[in-house]
Amino acid sequence: MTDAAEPLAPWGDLVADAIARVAAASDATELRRLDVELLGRGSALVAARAALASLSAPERREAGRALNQARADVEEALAVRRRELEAQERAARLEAERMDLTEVRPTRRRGHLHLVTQARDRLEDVFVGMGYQVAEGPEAETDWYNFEALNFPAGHPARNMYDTLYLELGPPESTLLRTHTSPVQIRVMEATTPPIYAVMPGRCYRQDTADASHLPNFHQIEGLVVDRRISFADLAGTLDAFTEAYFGTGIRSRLRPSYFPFTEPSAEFDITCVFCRGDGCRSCGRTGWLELGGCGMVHPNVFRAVGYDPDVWTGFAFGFGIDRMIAQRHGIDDLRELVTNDVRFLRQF
Ligand code: 2NL
Repeated sequence: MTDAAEPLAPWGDLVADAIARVAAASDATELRRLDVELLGRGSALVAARAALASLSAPERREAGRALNQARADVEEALAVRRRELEAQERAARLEAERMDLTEVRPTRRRGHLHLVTQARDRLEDVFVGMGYQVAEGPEAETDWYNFEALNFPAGHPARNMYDTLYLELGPPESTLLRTHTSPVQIRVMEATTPPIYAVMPGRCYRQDTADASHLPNFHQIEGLVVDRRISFADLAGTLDAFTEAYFGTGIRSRLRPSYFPFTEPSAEFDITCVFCRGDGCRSCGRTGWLELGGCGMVHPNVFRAVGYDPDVWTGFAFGFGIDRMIAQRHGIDDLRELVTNDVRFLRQF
């Protein structure tokens, strides 16, 4: 060792001392000051680097390596402490800025479920009380589930009654937004063997301009029963029991002949007018009855589409529009109120 190597000698102590001071730094400002003092232009490390010039080549290589290591150790200590201090500062800031979102302000009005959700829940409850299951399915459907399996062959004129919204997915008119909840019934039949007692509530879509009595996005609940020896009398009795359970005593139901491709025979389903209780008023067009939905005995072709033997299985199905039912029940004269979401309207229910 030559004299010139002397400034390099007490490295161990110097580095250990530097690391200890860094670890003890109490804030970012002190850390920045230490960074300059330990690694900056006036530091012992920089002075030692200048002193390397006076060493022989092999000594310079060795001392240079030691110097690099010392510098790396101090830099590492600074980085570790910087991260620690940042974490501490962030934790302190989060604690200081914390808000208690559980606070209850008793003077404020509390929110509640939307009218449509309340109605849907109540309808489900009535059917669950009658032993039915509740089933859901996709809103984007294939032509097969929405039409074909329901006995609407391609080109069938009844398809035009549904102003179908098609999706640009797959071949033209192969994917669509479901126009009714019936595709869920097809899916349930495909996935299970009878007996089936189920209701399918959900959103449906049609290409309609919203007005007082139409919504392009509306809600339906459909019911499906499949079992042995189910008759039209079972359908009529079930709908009458439902009517009384949902609308209250004194409200009865009646069926009128109708047509749907997926049921035969088919019927429209009316209930006693809930406003005049049958006497005749403006709401029911003086008939004493309100139209609620449709129903019928499941068409044999629908059973064939899902692989059920129509000589073994019988069943009925029905469907109501939830939004229209709400409008009738609450005397709402414009269905658009249900989607405008004006809280002054919604908070009444
Ligand atoms: C209405 C009429 C109805 C059905 C829906 C149905 C489903 C299957 C098989 C047979 Cl998978 N039928 N559903 C049957 C008759 C009427 O809805 O006016 N809804 C608002």
